[in-house]
Order: sequence, then structure tokens, then C-alpha cells
Amino acid sequence: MADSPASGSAPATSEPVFSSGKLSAEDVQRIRGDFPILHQMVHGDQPLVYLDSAATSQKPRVVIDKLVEVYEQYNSNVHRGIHALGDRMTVEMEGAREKVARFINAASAEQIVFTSGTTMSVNLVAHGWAAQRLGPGDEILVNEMEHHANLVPWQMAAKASGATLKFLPLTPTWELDVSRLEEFLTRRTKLVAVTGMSNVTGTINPLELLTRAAHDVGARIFVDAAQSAAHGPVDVRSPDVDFLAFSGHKLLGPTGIGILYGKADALEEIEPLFGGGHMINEVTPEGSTWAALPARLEAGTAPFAQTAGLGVALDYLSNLGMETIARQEQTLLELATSRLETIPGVTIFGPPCAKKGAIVSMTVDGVHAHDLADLLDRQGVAIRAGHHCTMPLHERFGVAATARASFAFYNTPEEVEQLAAAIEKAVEIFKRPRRSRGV
Ligand code: C6P
Repeated sequence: MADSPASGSAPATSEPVFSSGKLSAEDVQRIRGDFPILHQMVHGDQPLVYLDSAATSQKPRVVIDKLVEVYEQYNSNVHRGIHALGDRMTVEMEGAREKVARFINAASAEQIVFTSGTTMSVNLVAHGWAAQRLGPGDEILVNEMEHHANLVPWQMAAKASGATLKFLPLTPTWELDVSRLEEFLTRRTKLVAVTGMSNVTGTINPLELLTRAAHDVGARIFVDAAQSAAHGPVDVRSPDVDFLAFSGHKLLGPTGIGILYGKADALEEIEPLFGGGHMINEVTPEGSTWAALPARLEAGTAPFAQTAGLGVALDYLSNLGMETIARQEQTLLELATSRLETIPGVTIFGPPCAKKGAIVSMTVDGVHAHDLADLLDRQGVAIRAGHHCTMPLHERFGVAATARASFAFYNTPEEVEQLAAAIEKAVEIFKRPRRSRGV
């Protein structure tokens, strides 16, 4: 998607502010002004340094205001009411669907299914497509860097259908070993499920190559864009993926709203998993027929307020420009990586910066990841520790947990330094005899 330099502070306008496509320190400060949550102390007197955007992004004021606007002015069920409020809310929701389509360059808004999040989107395809259409002898190709959301549903689908799950190996730098694709991707493969960007190593996967290879053997490809959609441009027609999913809450939007994109013929192949209102054409005591897409896969009351919030969030991102965001985050990533590598005992898991997004997962000798996260938290620095819903990957790492700092365009070089200084302090503390520890 092309960069459209515009104001982050006033995303509804088209006034160009970031004309160079690069954010200055002043631009970032102005952007930070849009995010009320970033300006607070935690634990009394520690300024918040939020480095957990891979778990969920923070929300700009315009998104928060949009939710208030919905509930104050036109909250009403969609596609039902023959009244002014219902009409307005329906227009808002369908407008948001069109914004999503534009954001990922889908050919039509009818190819956008609203779900509750990435997890539900994967499950819709795993249970409504793979479990129904695959059988013994068929294969699903996954790999060990996948988030559980893009692994467990395929395990379930394989179990239900008799298909086999295959794992494309990883390289020593935690990338997909595409040199072994021919061995693992055959005419038996019916689906390749892959993340656009790892939520742990930050690895950006070669979707162009994987899509071509999958299509060459007649397989469909499902892309988990939960991370990648937040950090760079997404174009579902280049590469020409079959399915793609992401969650609104990682893209500045509200929780409870997610996207399943599908090629029209691929979506048609999904059996509805949920029956109920809105998804039907006709209901008789004997049986029912289904509505056209996307309604067929959207049973029940839609998360309509959240769709309106997501629409505004995507406007905000588009006005900044996803290329600009990617560049800004790459600068933070390079800074963080080079700084953290100077700290003795720090091991970072992942490929070189040029091949990854702005996530740094690490271990620190002598300090458990959870202790590190706790000590950092006491200094105001919010990171995540654990297996990050990727137990097979951590098994490969040979550690039970890593500490993960994840960056967004609203983070600053100063915050990177605060992270590094807080880790150095934690290392110092853990060198002390147990009784004299404390921050
Ligand atoms: N990862 C993280 O801290 P949901 O929960 O449905 O919004 O997204 C699931 C999901 C799927 N794929 C990837 C690559 C993800 O990163 C996530 C969510 C969060 O890493 C929460 S575990």
C-alpha cells in the first residue's frame, strides 16, 4: 500500500505533515500526544515505557472518541432496525468493512468477514474448511514458529479429518528453511498455514515465495497477519493469498474485533460454523438456507461498535503510512538490538534486523525471564515474559521462557535506552547476594 503522508494528530484530515515519509523526533512526540495512556506514572513515580505492543497496541484518542460517539449518539443493532439509529450504525459498520478492504487491498468488501479476532478467524477456516474438506492422505504444512492460534486449530482439523500435519523446519537463525520446501510441499499438501511475522523472533516470512510454491502444488495458503498487519503494508493480492487474518486490537483498534479475508471462491468453500440470526436466507422448521457472504459467516449480532473503532484506527495508520511506520520501527529495532547486544549475558533469538520486525525476545544469563520482566516493571518498563503462546518454538530454543520487548511507532529512542538501562540494573541486582536484592 502506498504511503500517504498525513497528520498522525489529525488522522481524519489529509493535510500532509510527514512529507518526507520519515518521522522526526517532534513528529513522534506529536503522535505520542494522541495516545493518552502513554503519559502516566506506574508504581507511583516511574514514567511508563510501554514495550508490549505485540501483545496489544495502545489506542489513539480518535479511536477512544469513536467508541464514545457510538454509544452516545447512534448505538443500535445493525441490519435490523428500520430507524435512524440502526441505519446510521449499519452505515458505520459497512463503511468500516470497506476501510478494511482498502487497507489490505482486497478486491471487494464482501471478502471481509468480521470475527472476534485472529484466533476465531483461524478456527473458522480450520473447522469450517480444513476439517470439512480434507481427509486421510491430505497434508497441512505448518512450522514451529507459529503462535498456538495458528497451530492448535490445524491440529484439531487434522485430527477431525484424518489429514496429516507437517512441519517445515527452521534454520539456526529462526527463519523458515525454504531450501527444504520441495521435500515438504507436495501434491498431498492442501493448505500452508504461516505467520506473516513471528510474535517472538520477529521473523518476516517470505510470503511471495510461499504463496507461489503453495499454488504450484494446488494448495491454499492461510496467512496469520496478527503481527505483520500492524507493522507494515499488507496487500492480499500481491502475494495472492487465499486467506488472511488479523486482530483489531493489535492495530490501534478495540478488542473483540478481527478480520478474516478470503478469496471469494475460498470463502465460499467454508461451511458456516455458527448458525443463528443474520447468516440465513430462509428458515423453515425443516431446515435453513444460508445468506450470501460475508453474512453467511457472521451469525448473531456483530461487534458493531468495535467495527467503527477499527475503521478509525485503520484511518489513523493509513494517514501515517504503513511504510513510514515500518521504517520508524526498523530504526528502533536496530537501535535496541545494537544496544542490548552490548549487555553481557543477553542472547537475542531471531534473524538479523533486516529480516525481522520490531520485536526483541531474549534471555539474560542468571536472570529468569519472569524475574527480568518483574524488575523492569518496577522501573516502569512494560515487557512480556513467558513462552508467548509458542511452546514448540521455545522447546527449539531450549528455554522455557524468553523476555520480549516489542516496539511500535509511538516508542522513542529514549525508551530503548531506558529498556537497556533497566536490564543492566536487573543484571546488577541478580549478581548481588539474594538477601540484598531490591530495586
Ligand atoms: N499474540 C502476543 O503477545 P488474538 O489473541 O486472537 O488477538 O491473536 C492471536 C495471535 C495469533 N497470531 C500471532 C502471530 C499472534 O501474535 C497472536 C497474539 C499476542 O504475542 C498474545 S498471545
